[in-house]
Parts: sequence; structure tokens; C-alpha cells
Amino acid sequence: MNSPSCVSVDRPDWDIFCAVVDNYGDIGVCWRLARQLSAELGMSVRLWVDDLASFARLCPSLAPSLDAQSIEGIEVRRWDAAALPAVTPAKQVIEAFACNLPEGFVQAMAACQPAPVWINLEYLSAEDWVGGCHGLPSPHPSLPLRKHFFFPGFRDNTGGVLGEADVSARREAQLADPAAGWAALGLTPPLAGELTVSLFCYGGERVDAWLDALLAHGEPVHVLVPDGRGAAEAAHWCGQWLAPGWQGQRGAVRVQGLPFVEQREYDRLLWLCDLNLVRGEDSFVRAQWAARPFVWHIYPQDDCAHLDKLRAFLALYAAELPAASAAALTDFWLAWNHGVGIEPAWRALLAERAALAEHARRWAAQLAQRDTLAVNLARFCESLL
Ligand code: TRH
Repeated sequence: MNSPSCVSVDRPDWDIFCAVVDNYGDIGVCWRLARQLSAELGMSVRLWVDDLASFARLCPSLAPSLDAQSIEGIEVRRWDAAALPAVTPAKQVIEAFACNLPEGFVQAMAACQPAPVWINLEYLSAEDWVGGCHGLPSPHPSLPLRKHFFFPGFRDNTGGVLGEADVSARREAQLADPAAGWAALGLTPPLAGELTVSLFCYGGERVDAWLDALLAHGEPVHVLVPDGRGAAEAAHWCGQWLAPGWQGQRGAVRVQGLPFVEQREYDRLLWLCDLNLVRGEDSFVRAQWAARPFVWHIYPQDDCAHLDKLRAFLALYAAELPAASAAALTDFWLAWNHGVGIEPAWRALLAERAALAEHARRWAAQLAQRDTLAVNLARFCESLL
């Protein structure tokens, strides 16, 4: 029987459920997707998040104490598994990264007529098998519901990557006036001849080893380190405590801590730096949109599955690079992820800087020619309605 509330006019277009497992990638991706569905596709979005304090770090206008609030036209709800309010499920429901929807909500979905389109949004990977699994259905064992697996990816047989329609235009506008960009970040522009590098990683001894390599190389470098893992190592390397506003210098290497900024401000930093060290999933994609050379510290998994994922992306990304540049890139990414052999790999990477910069611009231009994940997702769901 139809649930009367399912035909209610205020049934949103999307429910997105996000469990913050670790760090900021889960909410970073969900928030970005919510904003694109709302701002670019004009859809109504309700975003359920189980950890509003983490969310507030990349969205400072959010009040973590509130159970419900509207931010940029998106209805943000606290997801408290023990006390989920009785709401009518949206027309499309996203279970981000297999976060397991609340049982009561699944029952409410089953009672809806028509049942919502149910999507499990997966992690991004460049591995070949992704194309074969993208879009596959999985029937619920007992309820009249089917969940579909939506895989982001870099090939045409995948869901694509997240990116705003105007990301390239905003980047280019910023680069036309870099001094204004640095000022907006509260920073002074780089000194003449100085290489500017952002560092966002999972920390560890690699940070010291890399800073030592910079020092040994002797070239002037300014390293900008957002608050988080890796920042303590960087501060200690230059004899500083991890306190707000910390900065230090050894030889030609200046190192400076930055606050964790709003998601769009982090983009600005990536656009302005010559090289970006990024991690996880979302900053990894944003570094690609920045059209600058980058290094990916992949989220480590216990079974080392991340290494296959790393190699798959490298193979794709480096396919059109000259052999020497591809080798230098691969060697440094592996050195960085394993934390060994960083110094020689860094020297080789710097020698290929010009070719890598040109390639990064080409790669971003190719990304911009594809439909974005939000567009692909909306189209996929439409086909299931
Ligand atoms: O925080 P992460 O390590 O997240 C990871 C990955 O998503 C990984 O795949 C997942 O399994 C694990 O979490 C649980 O890295 P990521 O994905 O780059 O997310 C960081 C987010 O933080 C991204 O949206 C950018 C944002 N950010 C800011 O908004 N401001 C900042 O100052 C910085 C440094 C980042």
C-alpha cells in the first residue's frame, strides 16, 4: 500500500547519508556532491551527517550543536542512528561509501510508491574492474528495493569525478590576479624564484625525510602546511611548536603552518602553489582540477589494496607523459607512499617539473571535457525512475 507521505510535495529530490569514518574525505565528498546537486542541477538535497564537528571544519558556517539547519540551500541533518526522525525518504537516496542506512529508514523507503532510487556511492578508483561494476544492481534480500552501485572513475564506463561546472573558469580568474589570491588566504605572494608547495598528507617520517631532501637540494622553497596530520612533523623539523601561526626556516626552506580552511579556500591554495602534496580522495581530485603537478598520498588500507589503486591511477595519469617524466613521477609517488628513497626521487622529480606542469594542464583540460559525477549520477538515477 502507498504511504500517503510519499506523495507529499515536500519530499526532497535527494537524501545523502554520510558517516564520517576517519578524516575528512567522506564528508568532503558528500558536501561537494550536495552543493553541486543543489546549485548546479537545482535539486533539493537533505544531507545526513553523523559527525557535525568534523563537517564544521571544512564548512565553518555550520553549527555542530544543531540537529537541523540550512546551509547554502541544503538541509543539513544530524544523523543520530538512535534517534532518526520519521521523515519521508527523498526520491533518490545516496548511501555514501557503504555507510549502512538506518533500518527504519530502509523500511520507510520500502513503503514508498514509487520506491526511491537507492545508490551506494563508492570510493574513487582508476582500476579496470570499476567499469564492470559501475551501475550494477543488488536486490534487497527481503524488501521490494534495489540498491545500485555507482562508481566514480576516470574512464567513460564509470561515474566520472566530482567537479563544479565553473571550476576551471574560477581557477583561471584567480590566476589572473595571484596576489589577490594570496591575500585572501592571509599570505604574502612567494618570493622571486621560490618554489611554493602545499603539504597535506598522513604524516610520519616521510615528512622529515622530504624536508631534508629540500634542504639538501638548496633551492628556495616555501612549504605551506594546513593544520592536521604532518603539520607537527613539519613544525618540529624547523624547530617550532605546533601553535597557530607557526613558521620556521632552515637554509632555503621556509615552512609555514596554515589553519584548516573552508573547502573553497583550500582550492585557492592548490591553484596558487607550484606543486601540491595531497591525500585521500577529495583533495586528490582537487589537485587534478588545480592543473598543477601533484603527489598523492593514498589512504593506506590494511591489506595493501591501496597500492593497486595507486598503481592503476599512475598508469593512467602517466600514460601520455614522456618516459623520463613518467618514471620520475612514479618513483616519487612510490617513495612518498612507502616513506623510503625520498631524496633521490625528489631530485629526479624536480628535474621533470616543466613536463609535469604541462601534463597537469592537459589532464585538467581533459577532465573538464567530461560530464561531472553529479551530472552522471542525476542522469543514471533518472534512467531508473
Ligand atoms: O581527509 P582525507 O584523508 O579523507 C580520507 C579519504 O577520503 C579516504 O578515501 C577515506 O577512506 C578516508 O578519508 C576515510 O583526505 P581527502 O579525501 O582529501 O579529504 C580532505 C577534505 O578536507 C577535502 O574535502 C578537502 C578538505 N580540506 C578543507 O576543506 N580545508 C583544508 O584546509 C584542507 C587541508 C582540506
